[in-house]
Amino acid sequence: MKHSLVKLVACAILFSLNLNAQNKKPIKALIDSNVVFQEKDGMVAVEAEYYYQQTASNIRQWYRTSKNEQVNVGRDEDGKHIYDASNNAYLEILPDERVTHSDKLVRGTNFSNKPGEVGVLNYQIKFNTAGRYYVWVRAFSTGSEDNGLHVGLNNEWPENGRRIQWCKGKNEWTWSNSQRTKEIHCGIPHQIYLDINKAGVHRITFSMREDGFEFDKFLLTKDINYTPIGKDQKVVLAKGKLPKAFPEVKYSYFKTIAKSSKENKSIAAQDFSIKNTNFYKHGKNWLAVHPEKHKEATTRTSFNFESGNYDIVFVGVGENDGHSTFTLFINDTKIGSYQPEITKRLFVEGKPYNKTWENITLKKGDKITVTAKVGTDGNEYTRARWAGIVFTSVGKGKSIQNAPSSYTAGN
Ligand SMILES: [Ca+2]
Ligand SMILES: [Ca+2]
Ligand SMILES: [Ca+2]
Ligand SMILES: [Ca+2]
Repeated sequence: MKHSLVKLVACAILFSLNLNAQNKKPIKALIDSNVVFQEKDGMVAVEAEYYYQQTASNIRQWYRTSKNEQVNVGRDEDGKHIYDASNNAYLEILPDERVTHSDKLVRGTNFSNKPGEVGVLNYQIKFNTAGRYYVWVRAFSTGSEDNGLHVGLNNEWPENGRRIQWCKGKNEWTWSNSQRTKEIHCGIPHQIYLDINKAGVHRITFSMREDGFEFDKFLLTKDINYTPIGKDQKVVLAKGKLPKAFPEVKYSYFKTIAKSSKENKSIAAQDFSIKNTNFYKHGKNWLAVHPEKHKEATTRTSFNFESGNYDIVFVGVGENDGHSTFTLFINDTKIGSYQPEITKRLFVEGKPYNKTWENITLKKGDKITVTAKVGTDGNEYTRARWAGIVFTSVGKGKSIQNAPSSYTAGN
């Protein structure tokens, strides 16, 4: 008994020492130079975390984040973003010492307009065909100073690999192929490309433009009109072996924003009754309407929290078949109606699919009623899926919604 306790303590000390040591040492690459990726049919995708070598890493270094890996190497104010990352892992260049525009810009340290100067990642790809390849990169940006990167080829940094830029798609994994210019800060689409002069193995490199940049995956395509969606293409090898995928993480947008502040109150859709309502429980998190059986459903529950004024955030689900319509009543008063945006994915929870009603007076015992109507694109119907309602302090309704979207939280 005593002996095993001593062992346990010794293990705990060793484990923490090991963690500290790991945090300071460069992280070992997952693969070596024997691994070569392969272009097929004019396309090749590679996970950012599958670089074989990292160079120019004295000042800033790329660190991997996955379910069981996160480093502490200085300033890094944004959270983990493993959910929806391809292969459940990504790289971030740290520390992130320029988070907002008011933090001092230090050239060659927290910012670099010189490709190849800071934090270079190296990948090998076997190209079966020569030609112009448009470079798409999947990144996660939470601010204005973490959304720039450079791409290069065989020790060179051509003009059309400089300043890859992200503006749209904050707080979610977003593909870009745009180049920032003096005139157009958000970047010009299709301006990032590499010219592969002959078939064979070439080295693709990426380097930091802004620290705190989060890098999931890249894709090269000969098709100027190709736009990757979600995690997109699978990785194809020409040579070598890859380690197994990282463990998956579950994440729910509704639960995240509901728990984002201690003062928040929330009622999940499935806390409402479904008996005689036309709703059914879709997976573990949503109520929905089966369009072949019903087009509309109504359910009701009591507001059992403290009386007062609240901002109300209704979390609907964006669907790709049309706009559902949701209406909220408090007792017999209609608070309002709205339609979530149409999405490219099947189901999405996130800020664009919510509705906020500000400064609403609620009394304990008030009846809350939700009516949901299916929408259509002329062929298919939506299922009027929704996740729940968050009641937050007046003035906070807008800000609590800034969390990454989730795509399959109903299941
Ligand atoms: Ca971070
Ligand atoms: Ca930064
Ligand atoms: Ca970051
Ligand atoms: Ca990845």
